[in-house]
Amino acid sequence: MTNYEIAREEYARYGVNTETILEELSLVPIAIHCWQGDDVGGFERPGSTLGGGGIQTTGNYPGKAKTIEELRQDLEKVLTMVPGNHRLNLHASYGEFGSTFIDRDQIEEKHFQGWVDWAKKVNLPIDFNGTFFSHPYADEGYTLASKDEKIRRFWIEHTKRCRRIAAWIGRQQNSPCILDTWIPDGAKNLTVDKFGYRSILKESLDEIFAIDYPRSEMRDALETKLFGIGSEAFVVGSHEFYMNYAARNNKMLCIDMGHFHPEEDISDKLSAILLFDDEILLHISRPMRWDSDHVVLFNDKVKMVAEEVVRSGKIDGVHIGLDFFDASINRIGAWVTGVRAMRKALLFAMLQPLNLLLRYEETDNGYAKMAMLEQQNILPFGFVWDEFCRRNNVPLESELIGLIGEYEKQILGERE
Ligand code: RNT
Ligand code: ZN
Repeated sequence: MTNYEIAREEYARYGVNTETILEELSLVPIAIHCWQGDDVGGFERPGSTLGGGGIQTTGNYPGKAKTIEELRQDLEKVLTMVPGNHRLNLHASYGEFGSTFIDRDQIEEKHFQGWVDWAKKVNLPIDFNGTFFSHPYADEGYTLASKDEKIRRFWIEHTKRCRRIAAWIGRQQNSPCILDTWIPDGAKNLTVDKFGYRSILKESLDEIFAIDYPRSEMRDALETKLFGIGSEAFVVGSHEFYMNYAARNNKMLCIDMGHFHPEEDISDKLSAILLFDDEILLHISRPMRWDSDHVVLFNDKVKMVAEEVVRSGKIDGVHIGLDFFDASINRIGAWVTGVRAMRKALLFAMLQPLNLLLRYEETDNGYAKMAMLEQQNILPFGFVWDEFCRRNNVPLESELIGLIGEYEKQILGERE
């Protein structure tokens, strides 16, 4: 018997069919974010770097992608090492703008044609994001909620264009493009006119969403946040703000695992949101003490999120995106680890003996439920994961360090 066959029998004892799960698992798309490859720099100008917005990359590990071609090359490498279906999460600042500078209120469909063509080739439907940071008009801390009408109009125009581009992408790929809107707006110090700023944001959003796009082309998500660097005291687009806005305007919420109090249980929010909304966008991340965007790992928090997604029975409405950026280690390795960790968490959740657990819970057998959850933790999960990798023609866990090291030596090493 192979290791996998042993595992299959073991899980079958609990009524879990690993064969169907392996098939279902590969169909769940995980959106790979473009911004791990170049430290959220983008390609608006040669040498663009992340600036402001309360997010930050630290580290300067060699080998960073400095051109779109390098970024695509790295992503293609990543795709050979991650099992299952994926999407590409693209930021507006990653367009192909040529040699002339195109400001954010000027972006057009044509700047993303190259991405659409490439994505088709590598079989990655695209999701999209407006870029509201790394720009002089974001430096004062407010974009869509700005009291400076010129600044506010600039960002409204950017968002409108992003929606149009997202719809165009959706049409090209026959799959709705999810557009996430995250703005950094907020203040470091106590803010008197919170009501005013939030009213302005609402007004901006109302204007932006006045244009309707078919759901088959694009869908809007709004990303909530509690705090950022430089916005410790006040964030305009808070969780409550967007919860209400999304509910009343039929928009999707984006829940980022780094955007809450570090003690808050993000997984607990999902059943409450999914009860009222059919869809949600997740930004899977690993905050360490703050919204630090560390590489996602197969840890308890990610497992708990995946469990809630699976247990809700609404996995089709859950759009899973990754959001981390670590510049201190091999970036391709970071990507591969994070994407695989999310997939592992989904597999782990799908392998739970849900019927048994439910029965224990409903017959008030608290001990048995707890003991079953403990047992589940030591079932031969790794053998099933390895089988999943094999069936999807990607390397096993034990091969990764060698392969990433080789790529570093042959490709990344040549870049500096
Ligand atoms: C920032 C948000 C946002 C960004 C990306 C780059 O706190 O999480 O999603 O990380 O847009
Ligand atoms: Zn995010």
